[in-house]
This record gives sequence, C-alpha cells and structure tokens, in this order.
Amino acid sequence: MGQSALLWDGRALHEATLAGRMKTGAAKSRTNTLAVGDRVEVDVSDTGRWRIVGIGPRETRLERAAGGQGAYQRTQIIAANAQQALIVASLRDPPFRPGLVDRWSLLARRGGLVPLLALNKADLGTVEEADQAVAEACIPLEAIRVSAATGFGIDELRQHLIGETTVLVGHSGVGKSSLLRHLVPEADIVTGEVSAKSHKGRHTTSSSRLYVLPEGGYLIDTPGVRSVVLGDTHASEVASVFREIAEAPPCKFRECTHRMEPGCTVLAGLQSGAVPPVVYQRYRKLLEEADVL
Ligand SMILES: Nc1nc2c(ncn2[C@@H]2O[C@H](COP(=O)(O)OP(=O)(O)OP(=O)(O)O)[C@@H](O)[C@H]2O)c(=O)[nH]1
Ligand SMILES: [Mg+2]
Ligand SMILES: [Zn+2]
Repeated sequence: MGQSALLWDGRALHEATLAGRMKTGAAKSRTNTLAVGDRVEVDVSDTGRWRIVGIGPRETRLERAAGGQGAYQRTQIIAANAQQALIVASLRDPPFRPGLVDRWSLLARRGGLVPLLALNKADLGTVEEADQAVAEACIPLEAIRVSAATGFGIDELRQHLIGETTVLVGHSGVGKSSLLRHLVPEADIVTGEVSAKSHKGRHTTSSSRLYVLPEGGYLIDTPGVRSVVLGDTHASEVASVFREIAEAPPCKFRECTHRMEPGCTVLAGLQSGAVPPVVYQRYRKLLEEADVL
C-alpha cells in the first residue's frame, strides 16, 4: 500500500491520503508505513478530505523479508491485525507444494497469527487424492478441502472465518480471489486465468484489500507472491512449524538444531519412526533456506 488507502469506518469506504509528516517517516523506514488491516487515526477536512494522521499499534503482523541484508534488510508487512492466515494451496494447477505451506506457517506464527490450510481445486482430483496430499505431507494444520469451482467445502470454510480477521495468502493462481468471491458474494473481485503451459496464474490481484464478511469478520485478499523469504530466523522457529519436532522431548543441548548433535531426540525419533522422514526432510530444507541465526 502506498500513500493513499481505502478506509472502512464500519459503514462505508473512504479514500484517504497519508498526512505529510507521515510520508517523511515512511521514507526512512525499512518497511511499508501502512498495511492492510491497520487501524488508523484520521483527520477529516471541512471539504471532506480524509487524511491519515496516525497508525494504531499492531496486534499481529504478517511480514516477509523483501530484500537487503543485515541492518539494511527491508520487510513488507502483508497484513496487520489479522488473527488467522488462511494459506491457500491447490491440489493441481499449480501443483501442491507443502514447502510453501511450511513457510507461510512460519511467518504466520512469528507474527502472532494462527495458520490454517485451504486445499483448493479439489475438483481437479478425487476426495481421496486431496486427503492423501494433506496426509502424506503431514501438514500440522487444520486443513479444509475446498473447490471454488464447485462450491465444495465452502460452508465448512465459512465456519472458520466467522468473527475473525483472516488474511488469504498463497501462490498466484491457487484461487484465493475465487474463494473470496464465494465468501463475500457482492464483492467485485477480479480473478485470472492460469496458463496451461506454466501452470502459473497471472498476477491478477495487484494490491491487498479488506472485505467485510456478511456473517461478521473480515477477509483480506493479497496478491500471490513468488518468493516467501523468511529473513533472519531462529532454528526453534523452524522447528515450531512441525508438530513432531516441536513436541519432541528436550535434546541434550538446549540450542540443538537437530542436525547432528549428540543426544538429539529428533534424530532418535527419526530412527524410531516417531518423526516421519518427510517431516524431517522438510525441516532440513526450511532450515537451509532460512538465514538461521
Ligand atoms: N478447477 C478449478 N479452478 C479454479 C478453482 N479456483 C480457482 N480456479 C481458477 O484458477 C485461476 C486463478 O484463480 P484466482 O482466484 O485468480 O487465483 P489467486 O490465488 O487469486 O491468484 P493471484 O491473485 O494471482 O494471487 C482462475 O482461472 C480460476 O478460475 C477451483 O476450485 N477449481
Ligand atoms: Mg487473486
Ligand atoms: Zn535435537
């Protein structure tokens, strides 16, 4: 979000600009000044112009690294004050990638949001295939199988959203906006085509937006991002994504990264079968990709 925004006052949307002194602060900051979901303080002029003069404290933040290193690392706040992150993935077109779910799950937990999974495009396979994809990947999240094409699972999904602020995240083309269209019927939402060749959706959602759910609560649609960069990450954060690793008994060393340390209960669990190999492989992959501290 740039220097202007749409504000929801509980009844209507208003276009607002950022007050001058806030722009000065924005130039120095290494992140976006305003994020969708922010609660703001406004000043309304005699002529009816809305200006944002302050931003309230953020209860949660979904944030990703956006280039730069060390002290110069920039971040992007994808959404503020959402309680849940609905990670949308598709069974096919684009193919299901558990590693992406892990990354979003880490970012959500880090920012104080509860991650959930919606496996969309269930119509492109059988129910068994959808169940199997989630089971094989040992995804430790509440997982809802849905299809925006047929409406399958939408009622179940709706139950999870009532009264909460939920941000939709996931790769381009997985069907975030299509799901939103079911949930917020009157919304005027643009969706795009997935090219048959690349299986990648065109970036159809170009900026994040908040929608009001008819049953109460809010949904935030975001553009699909190509790279989910974690930035500085502690090994324990990576472990927290995987149930079997997070719940393993304490290792001999408190700072154990579960790679080769003696007295590691995760490595022992891998031997005994308590930690499934697929979980351990994904843990190692995420650990390597993250700039682990
Ligand atoms: N078969 C099938 N196609 C779907 C389903 N949901 C969405 N699609 C199609 O997938 C394509 C992409 O859907 P979008 O809703 O635009 O995807 P998005 O996640 O919002 O994508 P970005 O805005 O680019 O991040 C469109 O052609 C949709 O019609 C589904 O459940 N089944
Ligand atoms: Mg979209
Ligand atoms: Zn260990």
